[in-house]
Amino acid sequence: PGCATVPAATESAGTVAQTDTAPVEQRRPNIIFIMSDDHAQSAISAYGTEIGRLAPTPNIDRIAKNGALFENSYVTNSLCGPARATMLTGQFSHMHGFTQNGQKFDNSQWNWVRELGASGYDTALFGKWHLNYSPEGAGIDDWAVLDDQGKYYNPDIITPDGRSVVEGYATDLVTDRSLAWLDGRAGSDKPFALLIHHKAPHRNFMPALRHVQKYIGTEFPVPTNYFDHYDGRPAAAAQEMNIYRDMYEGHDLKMTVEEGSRELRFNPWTDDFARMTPEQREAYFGALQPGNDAMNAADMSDREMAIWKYQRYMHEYLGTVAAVDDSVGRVLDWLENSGEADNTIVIYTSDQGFYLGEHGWFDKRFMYEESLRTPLVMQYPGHIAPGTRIGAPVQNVDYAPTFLDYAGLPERGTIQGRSLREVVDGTPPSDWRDAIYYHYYEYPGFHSVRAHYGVKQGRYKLMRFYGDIDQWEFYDLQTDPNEMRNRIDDPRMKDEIARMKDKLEELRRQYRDSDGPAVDAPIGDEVAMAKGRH
Ligand code: SGN
Ligand code: CA
Repeated sequence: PGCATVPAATESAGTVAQTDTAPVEQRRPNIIFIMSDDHAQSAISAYGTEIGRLAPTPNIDRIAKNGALFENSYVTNSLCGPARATMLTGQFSHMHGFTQNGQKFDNSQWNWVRELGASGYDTALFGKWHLNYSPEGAGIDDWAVLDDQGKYYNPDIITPDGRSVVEGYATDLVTDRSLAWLDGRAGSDKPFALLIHHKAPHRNFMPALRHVQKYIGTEFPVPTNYFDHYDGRPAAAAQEMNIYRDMYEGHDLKMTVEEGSRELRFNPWTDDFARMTPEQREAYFGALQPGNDAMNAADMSDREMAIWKYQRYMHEYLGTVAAVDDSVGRVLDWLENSGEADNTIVIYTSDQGFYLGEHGWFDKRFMYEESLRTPLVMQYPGHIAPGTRIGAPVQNVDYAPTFLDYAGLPERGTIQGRSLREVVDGTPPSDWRDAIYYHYYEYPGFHSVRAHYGVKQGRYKLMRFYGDIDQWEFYDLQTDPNEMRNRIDDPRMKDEIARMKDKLEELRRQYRDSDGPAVDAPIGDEVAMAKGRH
């Protein structure tokens, strides 16, 4: 163990040659890729008091202390399925074709895990997959996945042998399987790539029993724009992801119908609670009952109720994060105890960011900061200096080429991202990107967020919402970090807007995205807009 050497060259992978006695510097690192679902940067303390303002995550922070934290880490399309396909292929949504949830990922496409496997890595995946079929055919050696979105309690788990209900808490079950897999390969001298994909903190935000009480009684700061009126932002006004209006009071917030009752308010997906054992239900809802009774007894104004809901949301969401953080701690402990830590790259990220009350919202999808950003920390002892902070803009298209690079495999022309290796080494290439491109598609769909594309460069962001509306938005993040003031019609911004439109056009050309209206198609010009579609 610990000596993951470069294996004999294989035709399929075109790897570098090696011998069993390869010197240490030629050993290929193990990779542990930990990804949660819907984890906002604001719920990671390593992101500092300004961004990571909400709750401590000591174990995720350990990765940042041991290695690097990316201050400007972004997704390409803030939605689960598309983001996962992007991480696997290193491509934007329009290239790998998985633009919206519910589509089926074309597994015959190249992905980095299969490539590493072909070059001699042992590969495994545990947790949420969500690409609309089992990972069979994706070229991953060992796997066990949560069915679809996954359930927090007693989830259905699908393995090559079939499906079964497994008693326990999803985050812990996924961690147990991951560690058992690592234990099971003790003695192997092959390198490994292990993907640990948590369901948490995705809706419906159910903490482990040991954490249900954790934040009850804590009052979290209500975002200053919680009662946003969306002036000048019609797409933002039209969404259905408002905490106080759109969250399901039973399903998400676990609110009961009256004082003394355990009966939940409206809950469209009863299965989440019905599948719990009576003991789990008792412990879980028993912990929430005093808060529910007090809420029902109080005569709250709409505004007070909106704030109550925000607090309940935080208690539940951050409670689920606590178990994810425990899981990261167990993985890091395993690495340290097994002696593998020095030869292993560990990454923690999420499939996208999330709103924790900013603009009044939960969910993601918009190109506004909270869901455009995604957490990214990475350690590789001896290779990445402890406490490194990376300011360069990076995107989830960069993960696949990074893994290829560290595994000593050749670059691939189909990949649209770039390896992060020189960036974390402190010598970023001089032509590193200075702007990022984004494109969201899923409309009509859950939460009614209009399709849009956009560019962020330095302090400015330009986006265009299209479809049944056609609306440009422009923000100066330096003076308006919460994106409350759309300055698209501000004459003082005319030159900046023109420059950003050029940049947007340039990026669409560079990444070969012709989906949606062409940048220069005027509002309402259906012909020009159609030209831009394919
Ligand atoms: C579910 C959620 C939505 C969420 C989507 C996509 N509803 O449909 O709120 O936006 O997943 O999330 S739920 O109550 O059924 O969970 S994603 O992370 O998979 O993209
Ligand atoms: Ca997600």
